[in-house]
Amino acid sequence: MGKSQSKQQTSKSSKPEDEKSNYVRFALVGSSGSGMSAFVNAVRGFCDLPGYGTPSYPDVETYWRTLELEKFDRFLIFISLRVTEPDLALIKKVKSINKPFFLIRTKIDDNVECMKRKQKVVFKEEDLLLEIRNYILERTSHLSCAEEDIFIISNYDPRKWDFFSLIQAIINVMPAPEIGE
Ligand SMILES: Nc1nc2c(ncn2[C@@H]2O[C@H](COP(=O)(O)OP(=O)(O)OP(=O)(O)O)[C@@H](O)[C@H]2O)c(=O)[nH]1
Ligand SMILES: [Mg+2]
Repeated sequence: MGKSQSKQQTSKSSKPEDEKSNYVRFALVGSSGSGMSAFVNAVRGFCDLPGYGTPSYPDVETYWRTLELEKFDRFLIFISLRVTEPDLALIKKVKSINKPFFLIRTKIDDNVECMKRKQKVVFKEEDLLLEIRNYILERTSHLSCAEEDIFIISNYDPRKWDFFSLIQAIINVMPAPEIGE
């Protein structure tokens, strides 16, 4: 992941020949407060981009243009409680340039705690996860997001939920290190 970080940090000055090199430029994108920085802190090795929905990046078009997001190879798109219209617009932009992405739903720990408080004994965590996954699939149905590319995580507890599967999926799309490195 160190490689992707060093590449990302220089992505603004990247030249076309870089495209052939052994790097993957990941963009961690999403609305402000969706958990990108917390994910970076939990994992390390990614470059932390700002979120949209702030005075600097009020809409997805400005966000996309200013951060030159089309230069990235892969996208980690962060969402929190709801899949908003700007979230959908961002997914659409990524799809329009045919770049792969993972959709990462953060803060599941909050939902679990909240349900536990409300329902006490009868709470079934797998039902909640299914409900959230189905909600995301439904909201993104016109964009046909693959179910296996959706990860429900808590940045506060990387041992639980889909955090490990997400890391595994990220590792799987990284290029193999060159022999001798
Ligand atoms: N409960 C819970 N809180 C989280 C989680 N991820 C992030 N947070 C909290 O949500 C708030 C925003 O998280 P950040 O990681 O700073 O958000 P960001 O996406 O980097 O947003 P900006 O960089 O400000 O645009 C912080 O208070 C985090 O501690 C999570 O998985 N669970
Ligand atoms: Mg941040």
